[in-house]
Amino acid sequence: MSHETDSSEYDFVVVSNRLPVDRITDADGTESWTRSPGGLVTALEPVMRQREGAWVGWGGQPDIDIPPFDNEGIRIVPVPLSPADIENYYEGFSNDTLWPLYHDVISAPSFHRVWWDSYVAINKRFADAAVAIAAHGAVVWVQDYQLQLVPKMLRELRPDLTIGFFNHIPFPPYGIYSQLPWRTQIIEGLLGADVIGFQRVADAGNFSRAVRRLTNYVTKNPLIEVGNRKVIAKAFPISIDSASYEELARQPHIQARAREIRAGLGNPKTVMLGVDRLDYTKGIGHRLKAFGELLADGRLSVEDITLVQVASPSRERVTAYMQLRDEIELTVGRINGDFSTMSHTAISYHHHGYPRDEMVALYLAADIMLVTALRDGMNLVAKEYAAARFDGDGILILSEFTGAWDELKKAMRINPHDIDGLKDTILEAIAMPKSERRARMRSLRRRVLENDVAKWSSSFLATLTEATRHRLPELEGDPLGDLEWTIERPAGGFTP
Ligand code: GDG
Repeated sequence: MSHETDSSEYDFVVVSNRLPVDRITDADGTESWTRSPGGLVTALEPVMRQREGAWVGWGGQPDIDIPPFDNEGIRIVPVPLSPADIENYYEGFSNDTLWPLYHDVISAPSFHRVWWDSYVAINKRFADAAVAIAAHGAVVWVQDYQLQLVPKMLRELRPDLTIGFFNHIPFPPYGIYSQLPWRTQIIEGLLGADVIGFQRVADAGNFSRAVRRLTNYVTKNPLIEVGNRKVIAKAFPISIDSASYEELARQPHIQARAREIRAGLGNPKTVMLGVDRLDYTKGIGHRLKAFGELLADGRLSVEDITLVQVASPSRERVTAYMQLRDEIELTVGRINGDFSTMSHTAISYHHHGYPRDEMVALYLAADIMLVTALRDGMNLVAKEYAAARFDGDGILILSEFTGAWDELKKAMRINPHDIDGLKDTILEAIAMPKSERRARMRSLRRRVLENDVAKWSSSFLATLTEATRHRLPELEGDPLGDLEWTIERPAGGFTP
């Protein structure tokens, strides 16, 4: 392959399981691609435009086998997955082995050798797709747990590349991680990167301990010596495009919608909100239990409070998720059956995805945001709530088992397993004086607005650039010599 830079070679390549675009088929059968909104795309878009940027990933439907194309300034490189690949690599190994294992085995992980074989094969397919378009000396940034073998594969295929990896979910303690039959292969896979990013300091620590237990590499936090290379493993807590949430919340029609939502609920004194993918890591059952008991104990009345729960559909073909949906919906039905009146519903439950405008209106409508995750890499919902509350009001109840808790210390901390503690915290939140609510929210907002997703990506990429300078003599010339990661904030009239 030629390393001359031409239109098919890209300096900056992102590799993630899902592409940042969705395929839409119109009624007349015409197909098009639309950008799926998300913090990662928003953060990386300016870099993509500044450099020659490409994004390698799956299109979200089986057997999409089409050549790369350009979409709004980003080169899109689809990786095809057959129905069997989806079943084994994605729903199987990624979502039914790694996901439960990395989330403290809240649900039991399944270990199947055919799933592992598929995971290896598909990781290779992603790595091949990336090297086919990466220019000499390009920066390749691999995202998340579905692709942990890709860094090593890239390094073997193309030692000229600078390779970053970011893990969006927790990295578990060794006692749990060690259950994985392929634990050493995954560690070696990740160590192919120059920089490995985690959400929390604790995740980076768990990873380093796993490296020490499973290999002979020397670790000197944050460095790991892999032969003559030095790998950096450290925390880069992800964030959101904070200003855009505030901008949306400031729009009069969204504020009007927030009032309409409250009115539709019968204008209760208190609206509590939960927003989650319907996932067993999110502790939805725990929050329903606490709320149901408060109503049963008579400490709360359905006339005064409504819990709005958005549970967006997720991984619906994985058995554990089907069971979870049944359990949650049974509980919601019971609580509503026991406590709702003709005019007031205890739980307003929604198994839908909503547009972002509606989510922001919900954040504005909610007096209390409940985040009760049993384990969560970060939890962006907690940050979105704070960013949206430009009015300086609203209370965040936040599980200490989220990455977000490490930063948002002025939230009300809960241990979701402690149902009595959770119940007391809900009552304390309802009774909290306005001055305290506002003081806490001010602190949360400062944190979220200062540390947005642009800062996250620029700090990761700056570390990657720095890491690469150590090994520049190996590279021909100085391909990164003029590399500066400046990430613009999206335009808009936002003033913090
Ligand atoms: C993983 C890690 C980490 C949800 N329902 C709707 C909707 N959402 C949006 C939220 C938020 C995002 O989806 C969910 O992000 P979370 O961080 O809360 O959770 P995961 O999906 O599990 O994400 C997590 C994250 O990766 C990033 O690294 O924080 O720990 O598990 O943005 O608003 N958005 C819309 N409609 C919905 O119905 N529009």
